[in-house]
Amino acid sequence: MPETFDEVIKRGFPLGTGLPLHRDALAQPAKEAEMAARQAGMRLPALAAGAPVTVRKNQAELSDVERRAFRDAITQLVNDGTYLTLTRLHMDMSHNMHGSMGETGLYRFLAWHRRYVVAFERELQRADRIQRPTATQLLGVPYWRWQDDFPDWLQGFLPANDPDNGKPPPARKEAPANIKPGSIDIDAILNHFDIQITGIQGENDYTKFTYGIEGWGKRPDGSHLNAHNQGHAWIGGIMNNTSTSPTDPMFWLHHGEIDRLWQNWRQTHPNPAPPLAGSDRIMDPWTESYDEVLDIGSLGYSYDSLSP
Ligand SMILES: [Cu+2]
Repeated sequence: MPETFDEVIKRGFPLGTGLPLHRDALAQPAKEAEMAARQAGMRLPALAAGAPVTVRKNQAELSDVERRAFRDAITQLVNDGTYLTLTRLHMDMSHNMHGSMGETGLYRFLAWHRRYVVAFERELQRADRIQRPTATQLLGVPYWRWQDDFPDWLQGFLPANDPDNGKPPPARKEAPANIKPGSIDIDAILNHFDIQITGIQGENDYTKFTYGIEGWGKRPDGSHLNAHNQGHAWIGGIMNNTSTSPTDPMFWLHHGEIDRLWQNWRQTHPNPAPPLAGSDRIMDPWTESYDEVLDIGSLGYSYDSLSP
């Protein structure tokens, strides 16, 4: 059994050791094979000049039509098997994309999840085009600002089954309140990243920033910083499972916000980079390297706002 985010948080950053990788068998039903093959070794096609860019919006400001389109597209991805295939990409811990797996996982966390959310966004848009062939705007992954309440329009919306047992996932908890990231945490992530002590040899500003935003860091007053890990644990239910958490559609909104905060930080810190070499720099199962996911415009999206 993979650890829950609660357990991951309790254990802290696994300096030196790291978790053994879960190379589960991950047998794929036949109907998923096509989509899995499409993702493996996949490279995003270069955007044509003048191609429309997806604008990712604050979930709190979406229109009713956009909220409905998001829910309907997800339901379709669940029904056609795509959603489970996407979730399995996250269950395959051999992609080494979380700090709970060690230093390399820490360095790959932001870039891997950026590429992962783009893969989801493309499938979401494919489903939306079927549902709304005349829509003029591309449907983007909304972001959930951590300091805001849980999105009421997603309350109770859990259309995918738990891949581990094929049953509906457990209900969310949204508790306890003291682990939800708030504005103090977001200020610490963006503006006080340099206080983080990762214990990693040769740490740099990138290392410290990602250490904080993933959820291993401290606030300036020494208390624990609430960030990505704690957001998973706060939402609870299947979001507390490090392996199968994408089963909850909130996963995409939560990671939309991480990605947006990273983009905010990069405006003023464009140069610090993770010490990833060789194949560790490739965001498998896709073929893009760390460097190739830095320009979000070339990945086909932007944010309506980058302010925290
Ligand atoms: Cu993840």
